[in-house]
Amino acid sequence: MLSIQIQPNKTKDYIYRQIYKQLKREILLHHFLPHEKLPSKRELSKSLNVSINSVNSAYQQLLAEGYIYAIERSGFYVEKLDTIPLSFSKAKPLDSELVESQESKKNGISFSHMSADRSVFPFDSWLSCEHKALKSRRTELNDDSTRYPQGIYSVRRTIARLLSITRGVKCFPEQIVLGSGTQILVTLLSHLLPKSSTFAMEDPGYTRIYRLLKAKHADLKTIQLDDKGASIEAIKRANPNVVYVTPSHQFPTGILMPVSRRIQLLNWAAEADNRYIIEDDYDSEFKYKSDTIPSLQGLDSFDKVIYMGTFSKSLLPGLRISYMVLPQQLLKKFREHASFLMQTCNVMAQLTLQEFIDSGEYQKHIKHMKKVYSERRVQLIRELKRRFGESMTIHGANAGLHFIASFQTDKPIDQIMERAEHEKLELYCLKDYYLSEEPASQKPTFILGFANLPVEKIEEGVNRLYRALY
Ligand code: 76U
Repeated sequence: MLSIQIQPNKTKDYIYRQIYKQLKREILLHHFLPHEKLPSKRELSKSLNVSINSVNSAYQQLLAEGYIYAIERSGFYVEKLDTIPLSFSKAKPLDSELVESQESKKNGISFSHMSADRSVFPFDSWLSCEHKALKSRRTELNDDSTRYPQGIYSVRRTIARLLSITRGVKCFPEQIVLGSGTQILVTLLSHLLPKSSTFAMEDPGYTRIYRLLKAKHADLKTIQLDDKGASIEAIKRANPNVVYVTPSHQFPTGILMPVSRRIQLLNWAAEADNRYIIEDDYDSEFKYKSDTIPSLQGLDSFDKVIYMGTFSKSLLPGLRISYMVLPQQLLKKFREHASFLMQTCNVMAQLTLQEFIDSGEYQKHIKHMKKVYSERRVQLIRELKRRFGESMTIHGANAGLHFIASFQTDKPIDQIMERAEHEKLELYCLKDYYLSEEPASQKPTFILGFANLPVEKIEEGVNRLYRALY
């Protein structure tokens, strides 16, 4: 006999949903025989004291999902189902190691190099650009985004113009491919580069790209650095055909590649057809002692450089808009083999960004941030020198949003990191950015980011660092 309980007032669930859920449960528990006839709609509605409509809706849903079938002028029958382990509870409890910590960062001080400063971000202007885009670009917002596998054309035209002015990048909008992050773009690029490519990356370097390429290319090589950045001798020894470099502010050491090395690198690439250079220009907007240094791409007349950039540092990391500029050969490959891929950047964000750049707000923001970051950088260096004196050396501080600092201390690095955590100090060690193997003996060295470190917190941050180190 069917045991369906209807709770008209106590529950917010519709009556037909209650019937449907209970019948479904009974069927799954095999409380019916296969092909057993269900009570007619009229019978069930009478016995439950509900409307025929409610029973009909429940039966129609069960029918649509395949739990029952109908025979014309006869009625509804239970489908024959195999047995499976059933769980009617909400979700299986999560293994404890999978639970994501929601720990608050209250009273924390961050030397993270990963973010920009949202407290000075011009949210109002961003919103008014979004508003404008929303009003005037409705067609594009509603367009099927398969039409723009590389990103909206006018957005790319704006970026091409910006890159030409600020970075000396020479390109047509056609050569730009937008993507929601550098990793996505490198993944895409790896499909366009010659099939049996051997990649090489600066060591120490950008681990997130290294790990990504490592998963695909077993023969991924690393290149040691000298005082000019990636060493040409090391490249020749490793013999890759694609090198990934960060010439404007080597990540993470901050070395600025001088023009002599840039020319050597371009000449190396020109020696063989399958050679390419990936130029990751992630934070070049910020340069302190001189003007920004033009890109490697701008010097390249062999069509060998793939230029990569991002708005993660200049605007906000959460925006997730990055781009690459493809040389024509690779653009052809993209058009032939990759234009079936959908664009990963949100169209609303693309249009807002275009409005933000075209209206002059972007350049205004960069100018302002240069001042803000420059002040923090000066203050942080001053405070570090005051606190640590001769026992500390700083490198790579002429550009970007971080530099590295080495300290004379006997404390092992693990203890320092533990202590930093206790002090609520977010701190990153250089040793974690070595790709092949860590150097045997190295003074404790840290990547000190200052984008999220307001001036008034610098002294306290440095004090905490001192307590972690000594
Ligand atoms: C990006 C380098 C070397 C690109 C970077 C970053 O995906 O476009 C670094 C860490 O936002 P995307 O990436 C930009 N090339 O350092 C940005 N830095 C990373 C994200 F914050 C973190 O892993 O330590």
